Amino acid sequence: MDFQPDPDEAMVAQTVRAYARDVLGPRAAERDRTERFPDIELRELGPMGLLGVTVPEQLGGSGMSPASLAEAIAAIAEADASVAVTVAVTNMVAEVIAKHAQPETAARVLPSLCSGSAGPAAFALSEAGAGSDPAGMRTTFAPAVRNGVAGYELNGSKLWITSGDRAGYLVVMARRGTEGREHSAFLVEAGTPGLSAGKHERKLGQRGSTTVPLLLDQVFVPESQVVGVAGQGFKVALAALDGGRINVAAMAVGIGRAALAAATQYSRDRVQFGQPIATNQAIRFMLADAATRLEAAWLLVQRAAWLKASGAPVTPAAAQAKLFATESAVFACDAALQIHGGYGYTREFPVERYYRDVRVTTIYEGTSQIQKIVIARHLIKTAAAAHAVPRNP
Ligand code: COS
Repeated sequence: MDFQPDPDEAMVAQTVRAYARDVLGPRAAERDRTERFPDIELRELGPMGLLGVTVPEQLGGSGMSPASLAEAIAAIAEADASVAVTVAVTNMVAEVIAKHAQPETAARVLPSLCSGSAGPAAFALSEAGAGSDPAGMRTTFAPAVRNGVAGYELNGSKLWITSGDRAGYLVVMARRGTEGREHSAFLVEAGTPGLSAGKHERKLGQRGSTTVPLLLDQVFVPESQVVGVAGQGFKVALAALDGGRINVAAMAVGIGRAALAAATQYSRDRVQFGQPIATNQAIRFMLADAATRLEAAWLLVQRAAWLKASGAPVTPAAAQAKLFATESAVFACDAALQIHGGYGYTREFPVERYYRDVRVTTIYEGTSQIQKIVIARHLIKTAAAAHAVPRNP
């Protein structure tokens, strides 16, 4: 096994780390406090090739691997999780468009999305009554003709949409009628009549990113903006979530690493009973557990990214990476706060932000419980396809 990052990954890691250290990190606390969206930063990250990392170069992307994307997201998250989630969703949507949109539409849309000039992208799947069970969505599509152009009309509402109010482009999922399993994905451009965003959710963490409900009132989408095969959009959505889960796992590891670094430093500096608290075994065990879990999590992220790049089925590996990385990162942030004692509970130190920012990672892009369902279903399906139950002779 080769643990050496390939030249692309090494270059991405180096560039992003420098930007994260010099630009994002110093602004993170203020962004959290003022809830300022990273629009300026997106216009800088685009030209650095970080908004369409896995999109082919001829479509305006960087043509790099899912592992490079994971490196980038982890490095950004280590500095500022709000920027990381915005970048992660934009990359996920850019990849969906590159893979599944009609070629002319992809060629028209992707250069501006990847360069950052179109702003972020959004993925509109969840609804008030359709979170863990997205197939039950109630946003509908129906064939329609507007000004002689054939297409579809979308009606309904979405919830928890990251960057939904800021996105230049949104991939919106809808269902043919309110029964059955005929879903489709549509590319909707900002400013399309009938599309509007509601109030920002007031969140525990990741406050520099926006999360909004969307209303779709007779939104017309031309045929050319159907993404994937009409009626089979659910597979597009779930495959997109496979990639999204690897990205969230990478983000969680990044936040966890920041918390671990802060706690390690603090434990060396903080003196109690006449010696640094780092000399106590209780503190060392917490640091060791957090470090080990985060390392193991990163290996799962890399494995899932590698499987994705190879074109192999990635669903269970992505779910395992997401489950383990996000739970490990929550553990690491909790331990880091504990090590800081009372100071960790104040805004004087960044650990309280890591603690708040990391919490949603076990929820969005599929909760930990949903990841377990995905993993177990795969196990059971694979076992059923294999041989009979083994018995002792
Ligand atoms: N990639 C591509 N296709 C997939 C897939 C994947 N990862 N997972 C399932 N599919 C396909 C299945 O093969 C099935 O196709 P057929 O009907 O042709 O057999 C279809 O999609 C439906 O799959 P399934 O029956 O497993 O869907 P369910 O409605 O039972 O849902 C779970 C499965 C629970 C796994 C899914 O709904 C899920 O991931 N929920 C969480 C959603 C989520 O992450 N929400 C957060 C949104 S982002 S903030």
